[in-house]
Amino acid sequence: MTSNRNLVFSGMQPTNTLHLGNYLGALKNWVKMQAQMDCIYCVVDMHAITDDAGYRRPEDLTRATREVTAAYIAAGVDPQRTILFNQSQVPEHAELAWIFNCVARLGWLDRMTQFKEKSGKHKERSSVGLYTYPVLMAADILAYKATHVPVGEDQKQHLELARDIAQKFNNDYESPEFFPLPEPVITGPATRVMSLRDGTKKMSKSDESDFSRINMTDDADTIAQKIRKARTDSEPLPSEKKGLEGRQEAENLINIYAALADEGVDAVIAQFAGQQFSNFKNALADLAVTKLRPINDKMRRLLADQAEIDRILKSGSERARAIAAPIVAEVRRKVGFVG
Ligand code: AQP
Repeated sequence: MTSNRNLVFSGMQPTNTLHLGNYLGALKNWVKMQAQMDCIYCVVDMHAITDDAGYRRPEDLTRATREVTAAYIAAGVDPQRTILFNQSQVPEHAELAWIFNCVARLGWLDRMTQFKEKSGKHKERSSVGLYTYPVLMAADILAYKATHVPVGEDQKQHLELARDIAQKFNNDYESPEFFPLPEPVITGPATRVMSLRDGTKKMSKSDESDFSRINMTDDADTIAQKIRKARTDSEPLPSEKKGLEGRQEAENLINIYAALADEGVDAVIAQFAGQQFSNFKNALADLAVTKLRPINDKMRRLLADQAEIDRILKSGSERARAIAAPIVAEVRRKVGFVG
């Protein structure tokens, strides 16, 4: 790590195997950013226990934490160059989150749409952790004074909250420049990959239907089968972007193709204009298999040596803690805690 200027931080929850949305919306950009800036990438295991009824089988959390770590590395995150660790090994995240719980306002959290979506009709049965999830996320980022946060579109509102918390802390404790106001980095044609079964819902790890998503661990046959079964309408592909209006499922598949091929959406439309979706789906399945197979193979090799994955996470947490500890110590002093 050189300095705190232009420091990137991002994380994913080990709630299940990562999917194509996580890869195209976030991970692919993480790998690119590594070449340009100092980066810290985290497996946010403390966030992962906020969902469901607040309970996750311990062995599932452990397995998913290692699997997500393997996915990061297999996709190109370099644990030598970049700090890669799991959140629970750095206690400064939880400590700062508590202080931020006392900075953030209830009214701010009440506006968070992800909580509304995830808690559904049974808000009173959700964990308190799910409600304060974005506060912990602000602590994750600001414990390092990170300036850039590559995320998918769905996290934009949480980033705005992190900026509000940083700003209020700076004002309340009369330290105008103490925390930077972190910027979301939302790039590429697939910032919001939708479910393969319902073009109005985002692709998600916790969707009950496995056919709604392509997992980074799916084999070639499964990927092809899921794409073939993906919902579309009966019209052929349009000859220009305008023709995708009101056709969410079609638009989603075209965006996925463009993101995987590193091409613009217009170029993809020009290539397949007027063709039936069955042809396009075959091409998309081939492309997805070509792009995901090397990642999948590497993940499998990495997961065969769990001790090595645990060692990488431990060493990454020591490096992370060396940055976070002095920042959080300074926060303690500003707040007025003794000791
Ligand atoms: N469908 C998506 N399209 C584009 N980006 C996405 N991300 C998630 N889903 C999509 C991005 O992936 C990163 C990690 O997300 P997360 O693990 O923190 O949780 P999430 O956003 O809640 O993702 P999921 O898959 O929907 O998980 P569950 O089901 O566990 O809640 C983030 O940068 C996110 O923007």
